Amino acid sequence: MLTQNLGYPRIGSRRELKKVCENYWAAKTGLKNVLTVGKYIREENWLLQKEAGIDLIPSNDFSFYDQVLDHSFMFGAIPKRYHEVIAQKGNTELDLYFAMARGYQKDGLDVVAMEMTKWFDTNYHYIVPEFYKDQQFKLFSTKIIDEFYEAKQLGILSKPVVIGPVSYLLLGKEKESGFNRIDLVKNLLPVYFDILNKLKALGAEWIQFDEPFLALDLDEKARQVYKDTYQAIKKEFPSLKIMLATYFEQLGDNTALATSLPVDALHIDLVRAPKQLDSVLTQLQEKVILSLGVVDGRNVWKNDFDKSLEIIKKAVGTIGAERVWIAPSCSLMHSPCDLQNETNETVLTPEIKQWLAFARQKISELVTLAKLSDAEVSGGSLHQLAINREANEARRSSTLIHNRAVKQRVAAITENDAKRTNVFSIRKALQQQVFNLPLFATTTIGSFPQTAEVRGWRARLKKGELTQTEYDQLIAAETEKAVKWQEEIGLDVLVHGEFERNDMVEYFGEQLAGFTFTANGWVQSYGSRCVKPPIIYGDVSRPEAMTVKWSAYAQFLTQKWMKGMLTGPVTILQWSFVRNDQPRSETCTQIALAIRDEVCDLEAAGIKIIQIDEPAIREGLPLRKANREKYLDWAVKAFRISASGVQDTTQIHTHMCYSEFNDIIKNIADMDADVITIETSRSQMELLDAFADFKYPNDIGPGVYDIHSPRVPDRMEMISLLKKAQAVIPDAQLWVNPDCGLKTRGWDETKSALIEMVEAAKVIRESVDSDV
Ligand code: THG
Ligand code: ZN
Repeated sequence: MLTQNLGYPRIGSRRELKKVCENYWAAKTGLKNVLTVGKYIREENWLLQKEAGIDLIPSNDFSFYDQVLDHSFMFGAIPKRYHEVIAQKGNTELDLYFAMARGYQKDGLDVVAMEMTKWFDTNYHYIVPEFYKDQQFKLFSTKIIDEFYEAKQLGILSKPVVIGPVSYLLLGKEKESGFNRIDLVKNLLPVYFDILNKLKALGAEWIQFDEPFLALDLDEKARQVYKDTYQAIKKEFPSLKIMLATYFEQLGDNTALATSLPVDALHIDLVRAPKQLDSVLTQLQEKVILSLGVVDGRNVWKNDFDKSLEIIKKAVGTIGAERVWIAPSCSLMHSPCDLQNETNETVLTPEIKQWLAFARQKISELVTLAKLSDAEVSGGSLHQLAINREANEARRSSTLIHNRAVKQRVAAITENDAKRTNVFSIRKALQQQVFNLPLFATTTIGSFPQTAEVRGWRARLKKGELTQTEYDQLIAAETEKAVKWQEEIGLDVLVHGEFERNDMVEYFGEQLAGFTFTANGWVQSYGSRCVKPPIIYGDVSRPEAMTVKWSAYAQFLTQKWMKGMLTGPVTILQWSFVRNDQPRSETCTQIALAIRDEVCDLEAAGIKIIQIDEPAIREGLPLRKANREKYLDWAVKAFRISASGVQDTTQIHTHMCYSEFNDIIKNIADMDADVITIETSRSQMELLDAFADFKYPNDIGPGVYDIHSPRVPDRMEMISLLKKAQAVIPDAQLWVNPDCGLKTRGWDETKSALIEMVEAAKVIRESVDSDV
């Protein structure tokens, strides 16, 4: 039985890629060094997989920024606005590539970056291909060929990974009207042929075609294109072996389609969708190999060998061992690199560590599973199975996991716990008496610039160079400056600035029971940016108040209203590694109760406006439409549980960003936050289209400027966006705010932009006053 891998993390086990790229962008290192580090990471990954005994090792899974952007680059799908970048003196191909990823401002040239969006339901973001009518493609970058050759030089006949033509087109966006991007397949296929010819000439045997869309809802047209495309490839390359990879969902109603395509191997995700095994086994064509995705590529738990072996046994029993491969469920790029780098036992205890497997450990699990499966047939040694059983049993029976009080509290939740006392219209009147805010009240989303200085204090505290008291004094002073400045410029609802926080999810996780952390468990979020997701291993509870100290201090500094800042239960769930021994909804409800306690404590401490951020609620949406209602029910309820412990006179805000929310706007209304601030400005308020036929009932602050860019907008731009909002939302419901937190911005831009924003609100207020 063979093993294959679908992709390995490419950031480097010590984030070498991040460091070298950021140095290159800051002009602190040169091209040669960037290329050397890239090569070093690829070699390290390949050799590690080879030494572990993986049979089919992927190539072209490396990327300097993003694998979808790599494909746009490979196909020459380079929007016109970047052509001048390569024309500029001294610029290389890599500079052009980074310009597409990050935008380019130099020597009088000012080009915006390509759009970025979430990769299915993960926390990874890809660069969205831009498509135009009659677009032509040509082989522009030979990266895939170069890397195949590079692996071959190391003695590894790798399996190059490409995103299949249908999925590549579906991942993109039409940038003009009058065509369907999927029809571009006829222009695109010749470039695939070109690449396949070159790979074949170099001796490639297997090619991995990633087609994740085969596991999603497809229309008839897309199905037909799938058939035509793979038949055309087969016709052109009758002897090249194709491994078709699907992941993140079940093939479901596409099973007949997927199993009819003329390919040599089919990969299915049996972690996300174990039930699909039977129907795929039944429908699989004779001779086609089935790759079983049994090792979870996007979570951190040690594999349960007994469970996996049962799946393998079933497949082997039906189609024979020579037609079965063992694989991770999806690319391992969503896993941290190596558990061996977790040596600090106060961060990750040995007890919990033995329950985990990161990318490197998962590679070994694949090989062990293959051996165990073969051994079972031949009656060989099962020592490694015993060790695995022991670790999993230790986890199941650990006292660290179960907290009876938490389980009882969840079981006792009633409908009323998920409801405010009165409906919004009554709450709004009561709140207005308390807060007396003007029309078009101004606020910000919560965070202020996390300067290198502020991050430096945290680093020095960790190293013991600052005492907790010294650190707290610095944070207090920074908070006071931010509060005073907000008062000065006339914002209505203030924030404390969140200078004491690292990542919003890490900060809460560190204070909640049932969570643990890693020192080096980085996972790529986009480009050089990484996150270190907390690991939820047990029942969640809140041992003590988490944010009250800093919020109360900030409120004490001002006569204005200070907004408390929390991350919501769905986002904490979505951005953590979650337990796999109970439903996500159960874990989410536990987190909701912990946040509810925090909300009540803030209220008791005199914080009367409390924001519970839920930026990740949309990305948790199941990929298949049929599963969405159920998710939205429990996710919305979890938010409501977290928000409903307070008096009607306490104002609950929420904030959302990073997604388009139009398709779930009704569910967002069901969350019943008194105020939502929501990202809209990047898309020129496209969100507002949703309000044409749906009257959003509560108050809403559509972001009036894009904080993701260092550009400072002037008041006229913000006024014009506000006027767009006024056309579909009544004045009495509108708030004025930027579209996200300001932690990634510098103080200069932040100050100029917010001053303009406050002025814009004044102008709009005056225009309304003069109308009456
Ligand atoms: N937190 C988490 N997930 C997220 C976001 C977040 N997903 C969506 C979005 N925000 C992704 N955006 C970013 C933006 C910046 C960084 C990471 C994700 C970032 N990371 C630091 C880095 O790579 O240098 C590391 C941060 C740290 O030191 O902790 O800058 O906000 N969970
Ligand atoms: Zn945001």
